[in-house]
Formats: sequence, C-alpha cells, structure tokens
Amino acid sequence: MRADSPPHDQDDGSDDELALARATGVLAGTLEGEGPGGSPAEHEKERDRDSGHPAAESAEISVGIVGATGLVGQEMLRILEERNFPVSELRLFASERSKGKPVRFRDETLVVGVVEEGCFEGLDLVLMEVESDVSRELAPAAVAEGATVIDNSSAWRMERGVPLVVAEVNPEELARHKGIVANPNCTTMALMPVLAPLHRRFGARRLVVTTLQSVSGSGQAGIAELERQANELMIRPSTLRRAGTSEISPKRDVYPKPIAFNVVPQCDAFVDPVTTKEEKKLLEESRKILSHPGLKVMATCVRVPVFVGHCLSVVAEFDQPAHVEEVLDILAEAPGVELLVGEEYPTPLDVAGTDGSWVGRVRPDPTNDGGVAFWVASDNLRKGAALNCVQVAEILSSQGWLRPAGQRT
Ligand code: 2RA
Repeated sequence: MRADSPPHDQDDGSDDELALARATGVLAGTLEGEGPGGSPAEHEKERDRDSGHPAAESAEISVGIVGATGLVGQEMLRILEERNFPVSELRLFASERSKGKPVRFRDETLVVGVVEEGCFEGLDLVLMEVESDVSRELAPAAVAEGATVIDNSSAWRMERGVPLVVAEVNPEELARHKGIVANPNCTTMALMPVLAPLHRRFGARRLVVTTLQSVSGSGQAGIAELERQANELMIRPSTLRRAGTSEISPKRDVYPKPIAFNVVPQCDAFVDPVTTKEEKKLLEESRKILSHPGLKVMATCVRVPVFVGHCLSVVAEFDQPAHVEEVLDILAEAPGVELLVGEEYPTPLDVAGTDGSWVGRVRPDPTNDGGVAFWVASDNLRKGAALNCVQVAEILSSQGWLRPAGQRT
C-alpha cells in the first residue's frame, strides 16, 4: 500500500484500504468467480501476469529520473519500488532548488542532483517529468548520451516516429522507438484501456467527453492553490453562497478562477478561441494511440476541487451497435480496467492510490440506439503518469527493446 513506501507524504493507507475493500466486492471478475480474489492490488498483479507483459526480466537497468522531487517523480520512485523494478543504479535530477535534497529509495538515501552535460552517460533509461520546452532540450541530450527516454511531457507525443504508448493498448509500437517514447496525457490515459477494447469490437466513431480533473494534474502548485483557497474561503462560508468571484477573489497563481468550492471549465491554455490544449490533447492522442485518425471527440475539460483522481463522463457512438451486456463482458476482461456494476461507481477518493482505469455507470444511450455512456475514474499521478512510464520500461526490458530500433544486438 502507498502508506508503507517512503519517501512520499500523501498517504493515507487506511482510507485507501477502506476504499479498496468497498470496491472489491463489486469487481465484476470477482463476482463472476473469474478474478483472483483478494485485494484489488492482488487483482492487478494477476492482470499484469495475464497481460503478457510480466514485470521486467532480471537484467539490471540503470535508471535516471528527471523531475524526481515533483508529484509524478515521487510516484515513479514509489512504483519502481513497489514493482521491484530491477534498478542497478538510480540517479535523481531536479531543479536547482531541490539540489542536494536526500531521497529514500529502497534501503538507500540518494541525493538529488541537477542536469548537466554528461549526467546521463552510463544510464540505460531516463524517466523524464519536466515541462515540454525543457524536454525538447533534455530528451535528445539524454539519447545522445546513450539512454532511452520515456517522456511524460507533451513535447514528443504527436511527433511522427515517436511511439505514444499505453501499456495495455498498443505496446507493440515500442518495438520501433528511436530513443524517445512518449507517455500520454493523464486524461487520455484514463480513457484508453476502456475505449480500446470497445473500439476493437464495435469501431468507435464519436465521443462526447466531459472530464473532471483534479488539481494534482497541475503539480504541487495546483495542490497548494486548492489548500490555500479552501482555508481562506472556509472562514467565510456564507459569502460562498452568493458572491461573485470578484467579491471573494482569493489569491490565484495557477487557475484563472478560484478552484476551491468551484469548478472551472478550463484545463490548460486555450489553443484557439473555443478549444483548450487539454481538449486538443484528448482528441489527437486518442487518434494516435488507437491508430484511428477519423475518431471524432467533442471534449470539455473541467478542473475540480479534488486533490488526486481524474474522472471522465463519456458518451460513445460506434459503427456497430454496442449492447450493454457485451460491453460489460468486454470491460470485465479488459487489461488495466476495473469494472463496477449496478449502483456502484468509482469516485476520485475511491481510486486515489490504485492502478486501474475504473469504470462504472455503464448504460445505454437512450438518445442514440447502439451507443453507450459510462464513467471513468483513475489516479492521474499513477496510471495517468508514473505507472504507465514504469509499465513501458518493463515491456522495453522484457521484450529486449530497451535500446533504440537498429541498435539492438
Ligand atoms: C492536467 N493534463 O491534469 C494535466 C496533467 N498532465 O492538467
């Protein structure tokens, strides 16, 4: 469980366990007697074994993490430990501000360094969690120094020749990487394990998606802004019942409107007068991952006052009629998907700290014969970012694809 793994500080293992225990009873696989039983964590381990992508083979791998002290970087460390990734050497890099900071990994205390020329030499793998303009500089430098990079920024995702991979959906793309592999955006990531098997069976034509995204998607700064505003506004709750934002106007650094006790229909900047960058990513990345350039996606991405966990309300239209019973059967078997049925559904607080894309409220769309609607919730820091990076590293290692195509022996 998260609570047992230093050096992280966002844990509440007991809450996680309660949430998981609640959810376990309604996992479709468990109800049908097909699941492994036990906790969702055991369920997920069983799934990993079944998916054909076992934990990394025993060859030891030297790993660097750039952005090691951020929310996702910390989660990467935790997941490398949890999954017993065979790390021979670990080098941690962050900004000048974090230089010299001690970080626990397994039984060792490591010291955070900064990126400088030659710092990637001798590393097999670099997990990169930095702004996209920084990645544009650092990722090619790391490749030039001999490492393969799994990058979590938007810098490389739509680049031709750079695989954009969700471990459960299109791992075969990894075979052709040339040194950089891109990790999808957290919102796309939550949806793909759910949509991909439905697309394979019914042919996805059009999605109408509303996302509800937690502040951890904006990093520590987003978390700090929600905490600060919530504390500030709670001391005058009566104002919240009627005031316009001009009247309450708490200090804002990250979001264009107050995020505490509010919802903000804007994630990231506008790329044109009617579309945000986050909405564009969901469209373009989904098309690339599914190799489906004709997919139509109408998205509205909304920031909500939740710390961890992104949710999506999805209305999906397919080429073939998607009958709900068959949809449920497909989702019950889908790798990386945890299905809740009936009146059970996942919320951010239920899924924070878990690995799956949780689905509930699967139902027919009465306005569109053969269409379905469903609800997805996922931990944006784990599957949405750090976990998929480590899963990709495991596949690269187990398939002998760590080196770029053309440089393998
Ligand atoms: C967000 N897309 O939630 C970001 C995180 N990658 O804003």
